[in-house]
Amino acid sequence: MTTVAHAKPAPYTFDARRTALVVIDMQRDFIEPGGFGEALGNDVSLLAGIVPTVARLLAHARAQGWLVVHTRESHAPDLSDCPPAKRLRGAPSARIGDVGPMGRILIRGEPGNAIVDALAPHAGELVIDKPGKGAFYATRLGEELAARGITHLVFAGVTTEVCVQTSMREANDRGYTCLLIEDATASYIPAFRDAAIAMMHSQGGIVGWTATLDSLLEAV
Ligand code: TIU
Repeated sequence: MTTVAHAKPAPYTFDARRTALVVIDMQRDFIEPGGFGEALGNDVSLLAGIVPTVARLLAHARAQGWLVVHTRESHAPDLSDCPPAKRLRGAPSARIGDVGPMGRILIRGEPGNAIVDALAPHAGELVIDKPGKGAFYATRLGEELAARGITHLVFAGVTTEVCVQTSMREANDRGYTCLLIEDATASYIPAFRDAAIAMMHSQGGIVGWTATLDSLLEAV
């Protein structure tokens, strides 16, 4: 067993053999100019800064033999899994399915839907395409984790208060013991990132635990 002594709100203990790292949506659509994140009016440079930290976290998870899971927010080319309520929301400069500089926005198989090169999945790692914000909604993730006896999930990725928070809440309700790596997650709205982290570990860890990457690395 491994214990992260400096986790909030209390030490976080896990068994590496039953732990998965879940990296949420580190795809070009959100991190590079010309994708969905920028179409929504965001400064995407705010997310690129965590790539080296997520890379260090991935290297650690691989070295420790954890299961590694990558997710991508994505839709089928015919948009059959994209509700109009999602596609028609707001007034973005381009909508899901429209053609942008990295191909069709948020569509599976398009260049923009790829995970950024520095964090590319390795052979044997799970890649989960998800049509919603949560990683469990309309995906095979729950079955894949259950088949491997996973009980603990360590989260990273973007954006903290949207897809990361939704996925960690889904996981919490499904009985997983969750840890969010604070400096391996980012938001277009930094105050929302900080608030989401505080929400997770408040009230005795109502959603789960949080810790810095250095705290996790010290634990082993
Ligand atoms: N807009 C925003 O902050 N996020 C998303 O649309 N998706 C994810 O968080 N992946």
